[in-house]
Amino acid sequence: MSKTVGDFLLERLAEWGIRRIYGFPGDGINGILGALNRTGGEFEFVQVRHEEMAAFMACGHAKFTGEVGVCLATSGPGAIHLLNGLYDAKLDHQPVVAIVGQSARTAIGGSYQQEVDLTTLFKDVASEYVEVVMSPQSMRHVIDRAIRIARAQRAPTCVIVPNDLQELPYEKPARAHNTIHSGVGYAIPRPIPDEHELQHAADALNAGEKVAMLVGAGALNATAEVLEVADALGAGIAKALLGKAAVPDTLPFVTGSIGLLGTKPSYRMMMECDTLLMVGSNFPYSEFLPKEGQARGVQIDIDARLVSIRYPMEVNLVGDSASTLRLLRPLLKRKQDRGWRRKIEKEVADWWATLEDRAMEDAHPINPQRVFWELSPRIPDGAILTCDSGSSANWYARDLKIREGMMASLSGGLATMGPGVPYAIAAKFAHPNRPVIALVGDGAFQMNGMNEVLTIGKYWKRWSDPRLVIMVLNNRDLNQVTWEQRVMDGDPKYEASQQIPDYPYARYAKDAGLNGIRVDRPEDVGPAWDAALASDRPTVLDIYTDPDVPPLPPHVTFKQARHFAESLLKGDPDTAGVLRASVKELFA
Ligand SMILES: Cc1ncc(C[n+]2csc(CCOP(=O)(O)OP(=O)(O)O)c2C)c(N)n1
Ligand SMILES: [Mg+2]
Repeated sequence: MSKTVGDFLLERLAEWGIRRIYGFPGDGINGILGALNRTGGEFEFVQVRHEEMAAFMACGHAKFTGEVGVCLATSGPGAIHLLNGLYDAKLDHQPVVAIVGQSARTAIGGSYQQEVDLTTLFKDVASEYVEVVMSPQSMRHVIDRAIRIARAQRAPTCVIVPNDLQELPYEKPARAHNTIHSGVGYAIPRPIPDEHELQHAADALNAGEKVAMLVGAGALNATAEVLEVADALGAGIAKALLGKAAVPDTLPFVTGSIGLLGTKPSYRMMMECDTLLMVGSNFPYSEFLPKEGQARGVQIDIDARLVSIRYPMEVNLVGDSASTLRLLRPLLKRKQDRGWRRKIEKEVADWWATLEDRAMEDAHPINPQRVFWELSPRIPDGAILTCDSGSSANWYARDLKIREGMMASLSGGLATMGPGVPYAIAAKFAHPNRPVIALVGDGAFQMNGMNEVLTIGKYWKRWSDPRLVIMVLNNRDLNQVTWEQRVMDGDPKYEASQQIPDYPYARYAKDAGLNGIRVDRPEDVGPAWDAALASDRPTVLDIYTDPDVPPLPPHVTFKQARHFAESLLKGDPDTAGVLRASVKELFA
C-alpha cells in the first residue's frame, strides 16, 4: 500500500519530535487512526473519555515539558468538545496543536451529517493559525506551520483534515508555481532588550529603597536569576498563580501568592513598595498592585503586547526573563540597607504562623486548610502538583509550600473547572518516574475528573512510579462560588445552584481498580497523605471538609465585609456554621 496522507501526517509529527497524541476516535479521523495503527508503536495514543480532556492533557503536556502538546478529535461533535481545553491553552500561552477531522471534500457545503464550519468554530481559539488541508500536497506545509506557529506564538493552532483526504496517496509538493515548500524545526529564540533600556531599568531599580518583585509563569525557567536579582535589590518576591513554582516558598523573603487568593505579606509589600519589578506575569488584578504613581515600575516580558497593561511601567523590557535578568544583574548595586528585606521576612514568618493557626482550627469535620498544610512537608521531592478552579485554588496558592525542583500548574487565565485531573494524567505520561498530586474540588471531580479516573485505571501500569494522588476536597458544595455570592455580591448561598450530590469517591476509585481512602477525622489527614503517597497504585483521597471555612482574600474591603454581613442577614442557609468559622479565621 502506498503512503497515505494520514501516514505522512504522522511521519511528519514524528520528525517534529512528537510521540504522544491525546484523543478520541470517530469516523472523521479514521484515516489518521488507521495510519496510527500502522506506525507500530512509534506513537502513544492516549484514549481519553471526553475530547475536552484530550485538549487539557495536551495543554498539561506543554506546561510540564515545554514541548508542543497534540490532541486529536473527530469532525463535528468531537471537534466542538475540544474547545474549552484549547481556550485554556490560549489563555495560558501554551503551544498545542489540535488535529480534527472534517466531512469529505465532496460533501462539504452540503449540510452533511456532522458537518460544522470548523474554520469559523476555531477561528477565535486558534486565531494564530487554523487551516483546512485541501490537497495531499498541502498536508506538509499546513502541519509544519501549525506546529511552528504554536511554538513561536505559544498558542493553540488547528489543522482540519477532511476525511476523504486522509486515505488518499500522499504527494510531495510539485516543483511548480503555487506550491509550498516547508521544513521541520524550531529553536526557541532568547530575545534581549537593548542596552539603553537595561540601563534605564537598572537606574530605576537602584534608586528604589523598597523594591517589590512579582513573578509569573514567564519566570519558571529563571529561578536562579530571579533570586540573584532579588538578593541584590533586597526585594521580596510575590508570585502570580502560574508562577507558583518559579521560586520556592521555603525562602524567607518569598511572600507567596498575590490577589484574591493571595497572602497578607504580598498585599502589604505591594501597598508599601516604592519600586515594582514584574517578571513574566500577566497577573490581572490591578487593585493588588501599587497605586498608580506610588512606585516606579520595571517590567520584563517576552511578549511586547503584554507589557504595561496592569500598571503604568516606566521601563518595559521585552525579552526572555532569564537572559534579561542576567544582563540586568551586573548593572544593579547591591542595596546596603536591608531594613525593607528584614521587614518583609518578619511579615512572612508571622504569616506562616497565622496560616498554621488557621489550618489547625477545628472545623466540621475537617478544616480544608489543614489538608493542604499537612501535605506541604510530605510533598515528595520532584513532585508535580496540579490544582483545579475552586476553593482548593485558594489553599493551593496560600498554604502549599513548594520546594525547588517541583512543578505546579492550574488553569490561570481561563480559570476553568476541570483541568486538575487531566493535567495530572499528562504529567504522569510526560514524567512517569515523578509523583503527581492533583488537588481538586468535588464539583470539578464530578464534572469530569471521575470519568478520567477510568483513564488512569486503563494506563497507570505503564508508569514506572505509580504514585498519582487525586485529593478530592469533598465539601458537597460549589464552594468558591458560594463564597463569591456572599462576599462579592452580598447574596446568601443559593442552595439550588450550589449544593452538589454527596458521593463516595474512595469507593468509586476502588471499583476502578485504584486505591481509595476516605478521611473524615482531622487527625487522619496526615496519615492518609502518607498512605496515599506510599501506595503501589494511583489513589483517590476523599477528604470530607467543612464548606463553611471562608477562603478570605488577604485584605477584606469594607464593601466585602458589608456584603458578607448582608448575605447572612438575608437568610443564608448555613449562617451558624459560616459565622463560627469566619470568626475563627479572622482572629486566628
Ligand atoms: C467550567 C466552569 N464552570 C463554572 C465555573 C465557575 N466556578 C468557579 S469555581 C466553582 C466551584 C467549584 O466547585 P468545586 O469543584 O466543588 O470546588 P470548591 O470551590 O467547592 O472547593 C465554579 C462553579 C468555572 N470556573 N468553570
Ligand atoms: Mg466543592
